Amino acid sequence: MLNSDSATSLLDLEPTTKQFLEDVLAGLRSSPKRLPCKYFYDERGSQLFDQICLLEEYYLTRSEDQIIKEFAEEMADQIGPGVMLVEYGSGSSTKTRALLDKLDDPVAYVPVDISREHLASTAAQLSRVYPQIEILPVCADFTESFSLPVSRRVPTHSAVFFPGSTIGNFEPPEARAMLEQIADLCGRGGGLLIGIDLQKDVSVIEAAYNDSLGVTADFNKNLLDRINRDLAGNFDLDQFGHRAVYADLEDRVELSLVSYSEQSVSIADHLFQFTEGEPIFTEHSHKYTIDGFAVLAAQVGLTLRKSWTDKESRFAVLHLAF
Ligand code: AVI
Repeated sequence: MLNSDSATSLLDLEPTTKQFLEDVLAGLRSSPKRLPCKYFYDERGSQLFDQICLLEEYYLTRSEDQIIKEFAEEMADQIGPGVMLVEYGSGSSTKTRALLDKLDDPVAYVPVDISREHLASTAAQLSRVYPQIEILPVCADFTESFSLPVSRRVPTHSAVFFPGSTIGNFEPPEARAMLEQIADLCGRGGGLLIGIDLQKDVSVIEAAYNDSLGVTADFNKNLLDRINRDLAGNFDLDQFGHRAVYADLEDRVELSLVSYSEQSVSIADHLFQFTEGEPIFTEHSHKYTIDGFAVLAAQVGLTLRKSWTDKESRFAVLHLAF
């Protein structure tokens, strides 16, 4: 659907409530129970995530910002002139500005995000700041394939900007499939600029997902609240607790919501039983090494061209080409 109310037209492919219900029912019927993390990001969830990014313990955003600010010019050189820049999970597009400022004659910027409200307001703001760049927002679940919008000027090539280490929220086979999908979207001559969170001291990582203000706990629990609101659920939020622990073997943080008691929960006409201590897994956040990620990317024909890290080597931004 094309929404022409705003300054920029928005291609709307947001998942429907029916899809949300199907995914939630399938996840709660599986063993162990799980819920897809992409549903964290309704309007409230997106606001909570913005707050997470400002937390003292959540080093990821700060580290990536520092890298992009310091090396934006080198990154822009790598990407090249006349690009259509496509951002996956654009949110508030805060990181993009540093890059857009340095790119040589960018033709269009395509922010892709699952949260329609957030996307529309961000796109309208960007059109005011960058009148010379065509802003073509797409509201979509970027894990599903979609076509690029057509810009007024023909770009020389496309490049995907995928910051925030969101790739870490996919299991390695899914991450490989995502990279393959990006390769198909951009085609030969295209590129990928991607942020990854690096392996490091476990205490630093665990603190980032167990912040002292409890914002990550609220973010995690908002998923149950969203199910209550949108799918006629009756989760008692006081009967579930936030948990985030690092699993060494898989090199990932595992987020879950743990049932404090034996209880039953209904969603529309469906009933689910929980035992005391039973988790619902809501998110995995994989941590990589640069070499390990390059090996994964090579499996889909992507070659690592350059990488940048912050001073403490906590986070890395990689440029890969097809
Ligand atoms: C979006 N993603 C990279 C975040 C992460 O760190 O895995 C989501 C998040 N979950 C809890 N805090 C942040």
